[in-house]
Amino acid sequence: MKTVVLSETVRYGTQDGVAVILLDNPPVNALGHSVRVGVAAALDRVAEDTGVHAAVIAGSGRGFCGGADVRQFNTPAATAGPMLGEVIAKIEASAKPVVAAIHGVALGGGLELALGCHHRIATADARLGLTEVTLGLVPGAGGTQRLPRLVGVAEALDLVQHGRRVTGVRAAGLGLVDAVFEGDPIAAGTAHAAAAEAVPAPGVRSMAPTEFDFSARRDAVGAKDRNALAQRAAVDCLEAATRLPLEEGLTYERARFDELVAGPESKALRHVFFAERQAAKIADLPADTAVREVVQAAVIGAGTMGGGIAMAFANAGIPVVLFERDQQALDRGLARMRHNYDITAAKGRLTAAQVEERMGLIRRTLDLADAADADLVIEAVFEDMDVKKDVFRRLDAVCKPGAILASNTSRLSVDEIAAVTSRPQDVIGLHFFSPANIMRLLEVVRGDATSPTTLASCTRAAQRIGKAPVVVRVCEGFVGNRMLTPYWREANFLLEEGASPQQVDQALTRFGMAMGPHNVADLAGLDINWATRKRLAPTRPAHLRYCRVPDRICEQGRFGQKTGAGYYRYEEGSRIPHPDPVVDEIIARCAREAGVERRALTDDEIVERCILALVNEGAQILAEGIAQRASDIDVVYVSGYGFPAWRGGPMHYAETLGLDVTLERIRALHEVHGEHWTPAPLLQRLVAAGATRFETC
Ligand code: 3H9
Repeated sequence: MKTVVLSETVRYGTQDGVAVILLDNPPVNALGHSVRVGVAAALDRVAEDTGVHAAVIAGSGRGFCGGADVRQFNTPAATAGPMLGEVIAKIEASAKPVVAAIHGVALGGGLELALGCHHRIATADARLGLTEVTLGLVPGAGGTQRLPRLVGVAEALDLVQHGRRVTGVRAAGLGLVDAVFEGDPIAAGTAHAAAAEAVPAPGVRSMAPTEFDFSARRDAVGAKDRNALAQRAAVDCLEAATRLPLEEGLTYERARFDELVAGPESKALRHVFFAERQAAKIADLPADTAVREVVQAAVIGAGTMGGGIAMAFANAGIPVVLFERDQQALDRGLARMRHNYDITAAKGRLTAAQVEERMGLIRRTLDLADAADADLVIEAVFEDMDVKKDVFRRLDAVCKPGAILASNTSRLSVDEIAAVTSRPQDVIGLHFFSPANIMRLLEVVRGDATSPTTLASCTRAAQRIGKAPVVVRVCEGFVGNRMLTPYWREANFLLEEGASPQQVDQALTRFGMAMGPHNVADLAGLDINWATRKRLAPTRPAHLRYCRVPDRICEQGRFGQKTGAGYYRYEEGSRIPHPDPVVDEIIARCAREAGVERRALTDDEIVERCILALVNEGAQILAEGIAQRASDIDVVYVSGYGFPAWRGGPMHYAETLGLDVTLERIRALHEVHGEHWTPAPLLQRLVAAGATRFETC
């Protein structure tokens, strides 16, 4: 079929009396301005062309359409006519039937475009959904009004409120598409259009949605959901669909979309969306870097972390050898993994057969030589440099040439570990977060000698197992844990100055953190940080303020939930934290010894101290090149440390406060609290240069 170009991103052709409107805007055929212009022009042609009886809209490349061009939001291009709603109205008004032939994805505005068509067909594995809520939005081109008319309110609500995607097969079951096709979308679309001509569809516009009680859905929106605002607006829009005529419903929906797209929550969620995609890219990798596929993995250590890592590989269908030193530890590890899979199966998320299949991919061994064939070996043993070095020496001796040797260290120097092997270019850090089979963040720690191939292969493997990889360089604690040090420092100083653990935790959870710092410490185990503090004690500047509260808590054998006590007290078998007078006494004594006068603290001060401590350290990390970009730091904090996604991560949050305001506040804290608060030189430079974003550095 010969096509003509109607705009930069839309092509038009005809085939057997059917017009083909081809979206051609790689990578996802997003509905940017030129696409809307092109589709509108194509529809005019369809109307005028007497040789054409019907039309097909299809996407070139990997999919039909990934929705509105999110990069254009909040720019003039987003509101330049024709708007998507107008294009869809034009399709609906077409006297000649229009078929959407969907392969790959039809998401957000892409599905809305299809909903305007008279007919829809999809490949069995296509993914369809109104995913706007994941970006803190509601559909803005009729999705919330047309979908309930087509598939019923309850199903539409499930899809819109949670941004769920369904396959082409499921969409056919719901009546969202007329039929499932195989093969070329243009050929299938053309054939369907020819048939459609004979059997005109009623059109979604003419259908009426049914009554529905929305109260339970509204109540179910959790205050801490990352997109609570958008979810509530989605319920409102669906309700409007049941109460208002279509045109009024469309106006209502668009107003809610406009309100959300201009708000800080959606901007933050969109920032996180692009930041995650950016984080996987490594700025200085040569374009021709070879990538090694991971066909076989191995994990050394079947503890909680090692087991979780092995499960992450098995979940992606990658066979993994799991090594332990003794049978008992191996059995314990396997029992834990099976227990975790059984819980998932009990929730209906895995079948019994899938559990067996995944467990079957994990080959257990007591012989390290069984790791010899692995393409990627991940060490997850005790966090001790000598122990790790010993494991790497032994791996170096048994692993095949070219195998990637990774350490799951959370703070130790990958360079020092690499130096004990004969192949430092193949050594890397892969810092998983617990539970490793669930948490998305993976810090990919690049040592001085790590080769581009090792790095690129690990980011590829990380994506295959569903992780959000962020490349970082070596320093104490890398990005995430290094930033926790000043965050926890302030959280503890605040105790001495007059706050209780519960006030600090509540202030920060109200800010949006998934958990407060003391709750996290109790969950993670206080002994781990205690060991780190003891290790680093010789290098700690003696003149700087140091809070002894956590050390004193540990000295009493209180290591958090696992010992029934930490910053809080726990009843046997319960994870509910109870305030403990013993801790209050420790805090009061430490304050007296340090000469700190206790006073009433506001929640605002608590939040400012803890969050700006993160920001200042983040700026320092950026300046040192430990993180490639400010947005990478945001990905680390949002996907690994419970920072609220709707605030975009600590660095984005500082940008929303204003870098100048952020610096001013840090300077004020410096004035009162001294050297710990020395403003990061990078922040000072940026503000002096009038910059409003970190990325300009
Ligand atoms: C909307 O539609 C609003 C409407 O209701 C109303 C308007 C009035 N725009 O994820 P990938 C980029 S809101 C711009 O790595 P995959 C992405 O940044 C939208 N760019 O690939 C990346 O760029 P780069 C509702 C987009 O195959 C590249 O494409 N839509 C968009 O793993 C590849 O992306 C959604 O919520 C976009 N819409 O996954 C869907 N989408 O190469 C959001 C992607 O420079 N998108 N890019 O890093 C997705 O879920 C996935 O990207 C998708 C492809 C499944 C489409």
